[in-house]
Amino acid sequence: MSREFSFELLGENGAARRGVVHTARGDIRTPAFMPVGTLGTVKAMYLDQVRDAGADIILGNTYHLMLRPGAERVARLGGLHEFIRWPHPILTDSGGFQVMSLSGLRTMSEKGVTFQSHIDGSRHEMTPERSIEIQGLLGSDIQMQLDECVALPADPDAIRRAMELSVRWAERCKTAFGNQPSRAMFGIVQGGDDARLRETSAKALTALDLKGYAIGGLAVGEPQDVMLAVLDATCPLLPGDKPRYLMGVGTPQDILRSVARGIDMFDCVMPTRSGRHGLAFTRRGRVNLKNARHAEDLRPLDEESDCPAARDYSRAYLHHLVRSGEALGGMLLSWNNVAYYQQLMQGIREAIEAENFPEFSARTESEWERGDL
Ligand code: PRF
Repeated sequence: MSREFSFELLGENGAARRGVVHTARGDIRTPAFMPVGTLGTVKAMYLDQVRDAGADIILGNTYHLMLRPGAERVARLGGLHEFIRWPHPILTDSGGFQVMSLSGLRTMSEKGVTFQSHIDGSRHEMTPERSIEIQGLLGSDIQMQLDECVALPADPDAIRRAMELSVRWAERCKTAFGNQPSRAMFGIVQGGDDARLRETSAKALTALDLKGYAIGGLAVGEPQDVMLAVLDATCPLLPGDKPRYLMGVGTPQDILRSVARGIDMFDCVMPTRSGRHGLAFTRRGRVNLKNARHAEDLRPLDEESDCPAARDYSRAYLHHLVRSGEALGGMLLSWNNVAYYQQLMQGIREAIEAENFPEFSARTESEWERGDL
């Protein structure tokens, strides 16, 4: 646990960056995609599969884990890594976003947010200090500041107030986090779709000299071109020697276009959630296994993949499993999708190294367009 957290920039191709985040629990190759393990499980997958698919880090959620099984309990059980048997890096989200999207009645104040559990209606208080305390009890390697994220479109005044509050909460989180060389606390840029508010946020957070910077408040209802314009306005203002994490994004296309603008880390429920709903991501685009056209299709999703879920099972069988509501359908498709996302990230990393990322990106997008194999 003694190795210091650091970020090493290995290469650049335009604004796209190839790097490594060094943590006490191992290296994270960037650009990285972090499968979401909200409740200490990447849903419907064994963590060995997640690892073998190529994931260096997974994400956990403060909000969910504090409610069940409880942060103090996880700490007594040896910490989250030990509890879930994942010895590699874990990033935890702070809870701010999940309180907004999941909890019942909530009240925001300067101090923090009080909310009602979506599980049993019990009342809880989340302050910046408590969020960092919980993330420490979990043993998270990369901890996120508590922030306020507003869904778009939103009133400009509400966007500004949430951004300013988030900056003040970043300062309190930094103080609460203190000096922990082997771990990191990231700030979160807010500011909605307003480039000037994003600039204010990015500058204020940069002045705090944090170990990494996330961009929050995107993929919350705005069109993709708005999100990309915010990245164009924000990435150049963030320090080049710190990792940049775009929270809750996204589709494979969002990822390619965001890497092109200088994003290093991503997380999203899309590969696992879509998998449980019968949707497969492949080199040739998305395949909806619910569709009757697959009922007698003996081809696998991708015979060239090294993921068994993509290579060894017929579309007909996957269709049958999904139609029958069998658990194995969601398991195989989640596995396929997490493996596809990791293959995409590996391709992105290699292309940046070879300095042909724009060509790789264009080729990858046009392969999706071509459709079925
Ligand atoms: N803040 C936090 N977590 C998040 C977001 C945010 O803005 C988003 C927005 N896409 C996803 N997850 N703390």
